[in-house]
Amino acid sequence: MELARVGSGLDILHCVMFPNPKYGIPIFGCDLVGGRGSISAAIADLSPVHPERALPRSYHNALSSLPEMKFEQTRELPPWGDIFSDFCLFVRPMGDREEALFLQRVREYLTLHCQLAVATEPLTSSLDIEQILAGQRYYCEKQQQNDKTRRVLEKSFGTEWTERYMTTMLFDYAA
Ligand code: BLA
Repeated sequence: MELARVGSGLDILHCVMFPNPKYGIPIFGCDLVGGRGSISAAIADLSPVHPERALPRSYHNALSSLPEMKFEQTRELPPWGDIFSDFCLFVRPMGDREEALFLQRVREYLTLHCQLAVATEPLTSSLDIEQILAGQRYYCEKQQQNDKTRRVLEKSFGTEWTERYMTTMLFDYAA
């Protein structure tokens, strides 16, 4: 989790939780990009890591039964965004009410995640664990293709530093 303040006009809250790969459970991720009083991008997801890129049934069922939320401005995912689930929320929240609504959904995702994760049995086959690791690696590789993150970091820190930061800090994976 990190809070980045770039100059005076850009504030970013970045959070990713990579589960122990002995558990076939999704990656929680959230990115909030804002500045000068408004948030341009608010994204939250529980992203699948299984080979078929599907969420575990328990997660799918729980997320499906959350009430639908309407936002004025939903945003389109970029081409690398095939890592996200059908429940990915990506919006430009308009005003306090929508910001609160977004936070409520994040709270719901995290509450469900905690409840379902503790009820999940660990994997025992090394092949299964290897597949989950591959799924986490794929997630990182795709996130590393986010040119918007890359450009912001490069402006302050240069290309080399940014490459190292994105691959060994933000979205690192065990080789
Ligand atoms: C978008 N991320 C962005 C944008 C910026 C950053 C400037 C563009 C905002 C906009 O279009 O309004 C910048 N994000 C950063 C920086 C960091 C950061 C500098 O995290 C450094 C710490 N990104 C994530 C995670 C997710 C994510 C965990 O780090 C999702 C779970 C998603 N950010 C994400 C997506 C976009 C974005 C999908 C939109 C990209 C696009 O529209 O091309």
